[in-house]
Amino acid sequence: NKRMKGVSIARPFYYGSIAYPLNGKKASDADHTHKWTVMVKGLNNEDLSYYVKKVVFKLHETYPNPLRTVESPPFEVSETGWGEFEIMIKIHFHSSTAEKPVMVYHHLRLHPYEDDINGQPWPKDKPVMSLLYDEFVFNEPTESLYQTFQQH
Ligand code: SLL
Repeated sequence: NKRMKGVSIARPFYYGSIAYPLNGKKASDADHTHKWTVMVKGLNNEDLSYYVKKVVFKLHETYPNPLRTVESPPFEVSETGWGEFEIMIKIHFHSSTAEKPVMVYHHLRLHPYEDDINGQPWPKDKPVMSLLYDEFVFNEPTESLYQTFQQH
């Protein structure tokens, strides 16, 4: 599995959360105010699974089994809760890529930055999204990783 000197490959992805207020709708726990999903996704719905092996999401300790491992797409976790916190996201690549895992942090956002939009109160049923664009950069990829990207 030789490495390709002088070659660099970038692949776009995005990660983050989308949260919906429950507005009194029943949750598993009466304290919970929001339903949310934290995710890692390819741009334009590109499939990541041909080079991403699994994604581990580390939730706040108030959650049961806070370490959530997702081994196939969609690489996401959905939960309900009441509070915002930092989620550690560790992205593992297939062993054939010989790439180390990539770690990113996401602040789960349940509440909008502003209470209003142009003077109108923020709609109570509107989801709050916090998504960030990023890129994986593979420097001197293995030949096998390079071939994989040629085919996709
Ligand atoms: C805060 N520092 O105080 C943060 C902690 C934790 C959020 C937020 C628990 C859900 C459950 C939940 O929503 N934790 O009951 O499992 O705002």
